[in-house]
Amino acid sequence: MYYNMAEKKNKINFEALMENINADFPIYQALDQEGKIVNEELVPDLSDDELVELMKRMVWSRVLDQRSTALNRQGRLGFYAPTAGQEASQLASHFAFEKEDVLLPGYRDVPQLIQHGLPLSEAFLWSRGHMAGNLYPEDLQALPPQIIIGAQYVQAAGVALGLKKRNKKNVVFTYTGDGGSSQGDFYEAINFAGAYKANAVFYIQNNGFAISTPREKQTAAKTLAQKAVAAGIPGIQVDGMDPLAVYTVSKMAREWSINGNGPVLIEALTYRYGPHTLSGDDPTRYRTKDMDDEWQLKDPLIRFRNYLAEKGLWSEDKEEEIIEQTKEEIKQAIADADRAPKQKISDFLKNMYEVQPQNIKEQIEFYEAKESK
Ligand SMILES: Cc1ncc(C[n+]2csc(CCOP(=O)(O)OP(=O)(O)O)c2C)c(N)n1
Ligand SMILES: [Mg+2]
Repeated sequence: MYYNMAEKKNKINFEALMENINADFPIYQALDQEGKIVNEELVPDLSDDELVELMKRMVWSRVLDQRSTALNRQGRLGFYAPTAGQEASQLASHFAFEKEDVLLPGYRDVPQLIQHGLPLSEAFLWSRGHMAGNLYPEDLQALPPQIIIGAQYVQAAGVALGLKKRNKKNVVFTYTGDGGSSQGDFYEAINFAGAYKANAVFYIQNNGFAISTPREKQTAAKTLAQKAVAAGIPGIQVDGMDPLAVYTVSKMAREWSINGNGPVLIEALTYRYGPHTLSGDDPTRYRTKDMDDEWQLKDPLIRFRNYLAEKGLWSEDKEEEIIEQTKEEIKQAIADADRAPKQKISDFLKNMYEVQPQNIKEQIEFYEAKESK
């Protein structure tokens, strides 16, 4: 098709070109911030039990975040990237996938990883930098959380092609952030997966910041979802504080992909209440209190609690019970993690390469001698 609209000579309406792009990326929302349905078509067919299960997982994740923060401050955990605020974006998306689907998480996606089958004690060991935190159960279809921004996307494109070649009715699903969507790896991955119509659902959890860099300084693109266009794949922007919309969009994307149509890119609009990580950034230096307050009103737990309470499916008592259970589960898991044998440098080195180069062999000998004293 050639451009043939009547225009003045040598005049191209660039503004109109931009408007067309932006108009194609509305925000999908099912529940407003009070928990009222605003779009019946996006309300998923989940049973009452499933709805309650999803809420339980979000409450579990909020408690895990609070306890992990406390444990980190007590020196009992290592690396930790807070998740509060992102429960719908994380747990409601994960809820749409099957156990045989492959999860490639980023460093903030530990809650999904645990829900996918990683024992909590191992997640704690991973946080401590212990090797045992990377020894996954045989049936866990996942890789450890990626620290290199965007790298999990490239790995996901490869896994997705593998699933496609084996005619699997499964997908890989992976997460990066708004910052991650500026990386070369991001574009290469969606481009490659698009070209091969591979089985993948790519998430951008847009929480507004890459450490302290605001989304506006990240890119001139009006939405991050529209980055899908150049890869020739569908891109959807969803209210990432709305568990029902996130679930529906995810479920539909998964189906689209397992049916041979290729990958989907989903941008979830969300917010992290805490700092970037617990390694020392101070969010008050790059965010205002007004901004925090505004997002707190959109909290996914508040709106889902209201929605479920209205249906007679949720109560304060029930929530209290989940909170207590989760605290107990965390206590046990930390105790299990504490029982793991102290990490030896020699073991660490032995796990670096399948075939050890000479210098590593020498280091192993050196540390084994030292450790046996
Ligand atoms: C390739 C690479 N560059 C830089 C970093 C340092 N770094 C760690 S997190 C981060 C910000 C990522 O922000 P975003 O993708 O928005 O994810 P969020 O942390 O907000 O979930 C940066 C730059 C890194 N880990 N990897
Ligand atoms: Mg971010």
